[in-house]
Amino acid sequence: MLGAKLRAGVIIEGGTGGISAPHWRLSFKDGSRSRDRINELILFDPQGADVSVSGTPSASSVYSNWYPSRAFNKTLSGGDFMSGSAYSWLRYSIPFSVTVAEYEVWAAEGYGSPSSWDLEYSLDGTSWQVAHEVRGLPNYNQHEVNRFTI
Ligand SMILES: [Ca+2]
Repeated sequence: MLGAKLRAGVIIEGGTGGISAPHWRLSFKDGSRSRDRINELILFDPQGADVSVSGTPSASSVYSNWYPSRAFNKTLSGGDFMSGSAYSWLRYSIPFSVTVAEYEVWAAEGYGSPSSWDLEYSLDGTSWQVAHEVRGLPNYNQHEVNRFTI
């Protein structure tokens, strides 16, 4: 617990500690793209267990039938999630708080995988804070898995 800080009622620790909250979202920051698209978002607790289960996917906008649920189906199959506009967000709300220490973003099938986003969390589903920030991730291949520590 060395170095743990209390901020807004949430214990935040660097590295292995993680952040506890029930609501999580990727807030995309790529203004040069007209839509945001990924295949999967997985949230892991400090022990490496997938805690993005039993939740409800949603998004600020959806292109056609490229539903948010496609980003939480634990498989590359079934297509990507794709938003209806730039600067979208992709959200996963769980009925209880989970501690997230790492997360994975699986790149989309083709064009449109984002290079910049904030991973945000919320205790009430209304007020959001940044847990992790990614900017200018270099070009990557389709379905590539990128894992981040918050
Ligand atoms: Ca998927």
